[in-house]
Amino acid sequence: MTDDRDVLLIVDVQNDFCPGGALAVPQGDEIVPAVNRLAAKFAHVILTQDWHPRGHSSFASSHPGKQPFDSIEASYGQQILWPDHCVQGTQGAAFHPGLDVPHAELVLRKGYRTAIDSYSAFRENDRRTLTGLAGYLKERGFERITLSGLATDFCVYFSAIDGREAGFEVSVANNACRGIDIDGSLARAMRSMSEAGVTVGVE
Ligand code: VGL
Ligand code: ZN
Repeated sequence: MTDDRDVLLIVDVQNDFCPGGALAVPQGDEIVPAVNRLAAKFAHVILTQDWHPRGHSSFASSHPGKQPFDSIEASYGQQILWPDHCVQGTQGAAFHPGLDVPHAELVLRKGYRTAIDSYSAFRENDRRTLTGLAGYLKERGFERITLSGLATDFCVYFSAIDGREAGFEVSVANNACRGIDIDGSLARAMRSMSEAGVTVGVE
């Protein structure tokens, strides 16, 4: 059973990451029942919400001549370019309507700085700019994080790695996640998570 040291992090279960959305993860919506069942077992739940301003630097549309899923060299390193997605205040950025987590205690928004993308819930893609989540979790006395949501190989993956690095026990509820899988990114993410001591399984 879970106790007051356990927290469930539900990553980016938003319309734009579900079929029909701007950056749809294949079968992304299929995880919603599993996420809801998992959330019912946790006293403490946190939601993350990808939350970009219009013209965000991770959008291919902000880079003339570039297409979605091209890469660029950003000031902080390689950055994949995405279709415009999860624009602040839009329906695409809203949580999937089937998500049933009224007891969630925190909604952590990320990716709101125009110049920096943020996959991880802990730090932005420059790997330096912190979101404050590690401090929040530590102040609350949490020790174990269970991750679920979208996408396994981007926001879930980077959050898992950074959660471990911040000193938490981390497990990924694989049945409550779906990946995008660009050029083998899903297999790479699974391998890196295992190597980092993240437990990947069914919860
Ligand atoms: C995500 C790509 C761009 C994610 C967010 O939630 O995994 N992926 N923005
Ligand atoms: Zn994004």
